[in-house]
Amino acid sequence: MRAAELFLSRFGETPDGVWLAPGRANLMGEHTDYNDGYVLPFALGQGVTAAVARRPGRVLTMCSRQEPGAAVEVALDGLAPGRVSGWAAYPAGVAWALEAAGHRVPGACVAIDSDLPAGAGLSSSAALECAIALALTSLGEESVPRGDLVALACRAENEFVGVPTGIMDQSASLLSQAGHALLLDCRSLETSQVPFDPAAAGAGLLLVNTRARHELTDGEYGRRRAECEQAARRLGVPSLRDLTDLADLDRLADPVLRRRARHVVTDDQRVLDVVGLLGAAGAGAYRDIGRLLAQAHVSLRDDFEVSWPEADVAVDAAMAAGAFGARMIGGGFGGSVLALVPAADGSTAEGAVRDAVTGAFAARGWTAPEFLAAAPSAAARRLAAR
Ligand code: GAF
Repeated sequence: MRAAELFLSRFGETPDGVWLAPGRANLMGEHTDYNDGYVLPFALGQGVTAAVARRPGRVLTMCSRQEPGAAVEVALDGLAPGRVSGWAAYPAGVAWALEAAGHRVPGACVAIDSDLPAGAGLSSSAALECAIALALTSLGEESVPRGDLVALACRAENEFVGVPTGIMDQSASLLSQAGHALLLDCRSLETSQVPFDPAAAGAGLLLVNTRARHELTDGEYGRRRAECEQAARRLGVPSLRDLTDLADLDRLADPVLRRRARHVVTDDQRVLDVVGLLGAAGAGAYRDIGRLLAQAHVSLRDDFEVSWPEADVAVDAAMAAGAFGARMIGGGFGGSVLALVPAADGSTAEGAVRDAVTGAFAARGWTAPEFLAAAPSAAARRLAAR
């Protein structure tokens, strides 16, 4: 409840409520969302909390424990892309998207806190958007279906903040269930909850924040998206989702576009394969899922070219120390690695993986990595109301 404490210290009152939206890890399906494909993320136990109270007037006054300095004031009337910059653009963008969709946003004071490391590729931005979307609709007494909130938060990020992301992160934050991964078909928007309990099968999840900061705003993400769209156009399909036969890619003369498309087509298939394996019980299935994670990393590294040196070293060290598999997650160029490790009674594999990754970073003189728990957790929700 540190957000509520921050609210009290900055605004001198208790908030009307506190909303939590989780970050996400992604089991499989990277850069497939904006190609109309499949993704299989899960919500983390860590997330962004927003303590919020309604205020008369048409202003959002916002502060964040992670952003020292004066509170930011945003006038709700006349909000438009380009008018707000920095961290406040995410919540302001949500208010803008809500109003543009006909939902009345109340004036409010907002205090934000987060236990997600920023720049770790765990969707702290989407979590911030989703916490604010839930808080503002709830205080404005608007009942907006969660699927609509996903689209509105994504619109805020695309059009207000100006980053051309897909819908995976907001969907994971708003639609996940504890103990499950979320299978999302990004074309039909159909979702299903896939039971995901590694511990029951003698496996464990470990997140490695490589401490190489990940930023989506630097242009490479948008370039990858444009390349995928170009590949689809040249192949005469609406999106890369429409390809399943790798032989079709031979029609792409440009080797870069061919590699980009190959990543998307193979990662879509890996999502479906992991879902199939999760339906099968036992450590054998997790061993196979690990193999798919390792293949996905190679695909992201060599075909999609979004990995970074710290991720490659972390994956190699984890595998050498006995992980079932490991791969970079998220948009790339910095952020985190997800490792799947044996965790049956008495297994020391997780400790060995931590030691191996830490040692490999130290040997290169890199900042020590941070290890985080990755428990498939519940979606965004209200924590407390006065
Ligand atoms: C980022 C984006 F926000 C997602 O939409 C997704 O494309 C991901 O990168 C890559 O899978 O997290």
